[in-house]
Amino acid sequence: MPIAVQEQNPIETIKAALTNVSVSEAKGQDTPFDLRSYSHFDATPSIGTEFRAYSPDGKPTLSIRDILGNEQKEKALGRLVSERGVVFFRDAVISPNEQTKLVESLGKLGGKSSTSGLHVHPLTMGGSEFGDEVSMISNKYVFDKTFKRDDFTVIKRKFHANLWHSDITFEPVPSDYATLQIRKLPQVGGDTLWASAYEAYDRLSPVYKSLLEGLTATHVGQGFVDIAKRQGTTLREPRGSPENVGQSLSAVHPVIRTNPVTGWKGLFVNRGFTKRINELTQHESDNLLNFLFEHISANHDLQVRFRWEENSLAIWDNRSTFHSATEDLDDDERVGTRSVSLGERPYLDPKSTSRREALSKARSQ
Ligand SMILES: O=C(O)CCC(=O)C(=O)O
Ligand SMILES: [Fe+2]
Repeated sequence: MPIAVQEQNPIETIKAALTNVSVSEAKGQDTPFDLRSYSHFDATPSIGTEFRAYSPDGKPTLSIRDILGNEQKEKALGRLVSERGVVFFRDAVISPNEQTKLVESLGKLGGKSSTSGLHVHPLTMGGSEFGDEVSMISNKYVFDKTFKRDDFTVIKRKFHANLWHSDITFEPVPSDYATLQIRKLPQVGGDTLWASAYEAYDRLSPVYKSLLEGLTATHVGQGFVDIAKRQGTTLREPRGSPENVGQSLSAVHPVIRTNPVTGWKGLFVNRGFTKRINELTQHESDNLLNFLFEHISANHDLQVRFRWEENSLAIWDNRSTFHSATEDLDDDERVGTRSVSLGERPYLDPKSTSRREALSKARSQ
């Protein structure tokens, strides 16, 4: 009797295709140098890819130090971050200054405007330790020792679904890429979660998709305006772009946004900053926003949760993801450095596709 040839599990074949296809149709991009030829794994099907210093699959390993300053690899990294939403390096020895340079170069190599630099956070004090373009993330302070955080006693903790946001969407020119390294680690806790805006869009019905594609929303950074008022200071300006000025921290953006690197559509409202859908009545807007915020925070199949270790680095695309800290520390301290670079004014290209459409087209070719 012939020995039956073991057929490949069709589910595995589909999963491999979903996570390993690099769809390179973005404007002005050549076939990218493929970082997937290095040892890595996808943290979930829809979001997150991780590189480590050891290779369980026999492929060569990739360290962030192999990438820094190498244009071809930095460009490939930008593309991978935009496709996967967030990329993690577990063994990344990198200074705050190198983080800053890297995140700016990802956007520049992706073709962003020369007027979009690194974001200067509205609450950054002049003369801060690492310069204007590095924010200190601390569970005790807001960016700087001047702004002590509220008491986090467990019963005073915020409802964590409220912490989901994309960075600085109250700016007319918000962020493309951001990077964070936690440098003082708590013993346990302080994980960060990311969610895919591509998958959030793909999970909506055709009717909702087309409704949302006709809408714009107002984003406001009221929390930062209030802190500045309380402290008797003004907000920094300009904030990394000549268009990011003013004391009101308010901007209008499309509700569905095209990522210029992948050409994929994503949902672009977040609970942190999006206050109003402009074309609807107040009641309609409140209801629709609540539904969309819950769509992001309640669906953990479009999220990835990352536990920080020494030398872990995260790099994400703020145009197509949301993220949330986990404020579960009592006395333990957690401090990190992050840099946020600026991209383009958000837009919706009606010819753009969804991530799932693009991947299934690529699979069938
Ligand atoms: O502290 C964290 O886990 C995330 C903080 C954050 O929102 C950011 O770095 O943009
Ligand atoms: Fe953030």
